[in-house]
Amino acid sequence: MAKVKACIFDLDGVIVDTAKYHYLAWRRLAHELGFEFTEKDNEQLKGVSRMRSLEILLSVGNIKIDDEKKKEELAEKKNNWYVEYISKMTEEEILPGVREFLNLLKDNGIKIAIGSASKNTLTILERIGLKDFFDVVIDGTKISKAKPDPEVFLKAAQELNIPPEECCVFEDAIAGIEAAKRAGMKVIGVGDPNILKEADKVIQTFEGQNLELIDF
Ligand code: B16
Ligand code: MG
Repeated sequence: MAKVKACIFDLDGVIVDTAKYHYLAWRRLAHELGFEFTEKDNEQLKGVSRMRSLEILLSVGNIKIDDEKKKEELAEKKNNWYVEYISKMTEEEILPGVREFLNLLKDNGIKIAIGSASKNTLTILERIGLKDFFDVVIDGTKISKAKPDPEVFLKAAQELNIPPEECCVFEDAIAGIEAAKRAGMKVIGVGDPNILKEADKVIQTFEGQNLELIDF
């Protein structure tokens, strides 16, 4: 088995918990459209692209919109609220143990990258003080195919100049785990093992983790 030489991190749900801000903004849009959007409904949006998220939200509200321009407007409205929320983020919001684990990887010569669907990745990294911390950042502005397509992770591996089989992905979403598998990478789920069944390993937190975690 090839040794892991690079780790690629999903952003939302792995490095920070921005899912709560996505939820607040989508719920606000649902209220404006006249229906309720629960936290349980929101689970379906994790790791999914912005426009696909809107489609799911509209189906929850039983609303059918065919006008593409109208849909773009709604997605933009949601994004403006979301940006308002994330622009107040601080480094306190980096999830427990993440910074320590990233430093451990760096100190041991393992490359680190971000592989996120979010077009707001750079704003978030700037807010939490990690903008220049990663060797490579591939985000929603650099890809054309959303997870579970492997594009985001394959691009990260390519820019890192590390073969996919020597990369390990950290993901909180089912779609992201499938994307990593399709890229031919190892994948560690962050969250509930009953949901992230397809991952090679699952952790609940980065707290107390060491290099054994990426020893396959
Ligand atoms: P934006 P990740 C994903 O980020 C989120 O999990 C998902 O909920 C969101 O819809 C998607 O980014 C697009 O985000 O609207 O900011 O471009 O988990 O891939 O880091
Ligand atoms: Mg995620």
